[in-house]
Amino acid sequence: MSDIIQLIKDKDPEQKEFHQAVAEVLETVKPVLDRNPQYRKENILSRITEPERVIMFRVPWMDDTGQIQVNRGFRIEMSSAIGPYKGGLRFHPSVNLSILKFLAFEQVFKNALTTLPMGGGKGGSDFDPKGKSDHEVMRFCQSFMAELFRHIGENTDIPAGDIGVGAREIGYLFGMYKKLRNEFTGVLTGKSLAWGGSLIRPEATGYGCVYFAAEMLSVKNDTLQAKTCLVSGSGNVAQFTVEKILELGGTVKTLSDSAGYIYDEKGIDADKLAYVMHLKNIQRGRISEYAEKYPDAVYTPTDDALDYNPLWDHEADCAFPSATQNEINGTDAANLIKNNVTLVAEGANMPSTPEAVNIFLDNKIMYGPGKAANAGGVAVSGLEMSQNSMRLNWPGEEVDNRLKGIMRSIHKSCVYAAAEYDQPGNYVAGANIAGFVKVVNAMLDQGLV
Ligand code: NDP
Ligand code: 2IT
Repeated sequence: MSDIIQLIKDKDPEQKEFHQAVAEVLETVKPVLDRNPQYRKENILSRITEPERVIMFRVPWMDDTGQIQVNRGFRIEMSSAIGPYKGGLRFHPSVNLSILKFLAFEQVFKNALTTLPMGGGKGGSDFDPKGKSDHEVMRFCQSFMAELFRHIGENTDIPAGDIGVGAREIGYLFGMYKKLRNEFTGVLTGKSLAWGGSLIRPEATGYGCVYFAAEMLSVKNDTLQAKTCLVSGSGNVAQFTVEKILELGGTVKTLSDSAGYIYDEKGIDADKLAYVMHLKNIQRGRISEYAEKYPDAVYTPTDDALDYNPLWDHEADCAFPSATQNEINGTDAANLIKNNVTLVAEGANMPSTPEAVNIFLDNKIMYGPGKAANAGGVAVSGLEMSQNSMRLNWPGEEVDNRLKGIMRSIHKSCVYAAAEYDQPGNYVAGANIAGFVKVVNAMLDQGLV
């Protein structure tokens, strides 16, 4: 086991995030390998940690001043064991092979948990949409798709959104794909409603994460009613996490972006959330503006000199990290425990460092890891694919009910798998084992390919 991790580290020493994601999964599936000797015999761990295909390409585009810019584009096609490659595109200056390989690796198990037939992939670019005009974003997306289109397809690889890729970017990407292929297919998910999108897809990750939290609480005969929650981020996932928490009777006191966070003692109510949605999705403004609009709220700028994030150092019952990877370190996790947080549900992918995860597990709090708790987004992407194939649109209520059913089923799979391997209540073990077994059995069925 540690041999495989060492080999992976030796091969790509700089891919720290990928090593982190792989180590977590491989450590938790050790008892599965001990019980199923054929997995080792078939060298499953080496096979599952090597992407089926990695695509890297140049993305040249012209900015509004007439200067030529060049970014790097990627698509990691990690696993097609249980369906076509499926996963989002991230546009953020930090994007590199390590980050996309960790995301693609997580996506494989997450997608397996959804019960839908989707393999795993991830892609994106180091392009930063922040501060760019709509025309610049459009030209970038068109150039990106001018290469990506030859690698994807509705039965091959179906990208979607992630950080920096929302409805606007999906629209430009889809338009270029359609032009190049001369076909109108469901090759991307997260499309607008008028041209093949699904109701509830924008809401799905945030809603799904809160449904998962509600499932964890229901095991303890508890609900979100009157719970105080800390939410990080202020993008797609964070916004709809807040919306669903409010609907279920909870209070949310924080939101953030990369420049800082706001703490609103009175709570972010529906009107304030509507303001945040307009600020972030239409004006593309900063969360600091919230504290100008609502002076009772306190804005704290990000301080890189601190070794902890003060957002996580407030009294609360629940935490919903919904910004980015490794945003909760060991100190933050200890602060959450000190402040009486008993539930953490991850809207973001791998937001907790290994030290933080261990603190949550040692303290036996309800801890829903990203690949289970945030699977609602890709699950509704899968439902969007089904609707596209059938050429019809389900009503929002039907999609929402299916989403609830899927989150309930993911929760149940985690609970069963954890219990089967003598780790009751450990959702990390449960999610990794349940996803791993499904993918690995499909690989063995299909032979050495
Ligand atoms: P958005 O781009 O809509 O929002 C991202 C938010 O996180 C912004 O508030 C952004 O602030 C903040 N953020 C991004 N990078 C950093 C950073 N390095 N440090 C601090 N804050 C940061 O993305 P989403 O809401 O879609 O994604 C949020 C998380 O959820 C990601 O981890 C993503 O992988 C995960 N996820 C998303 C799904 C989806 O369907 N969209 C599905 C499942 C998981 P700023 O604007 O300043 O950059
Ligand atoms: O991390 C994720 O699951 C996503 N960004 C959503 C992927 C998708 O295909 O909808």
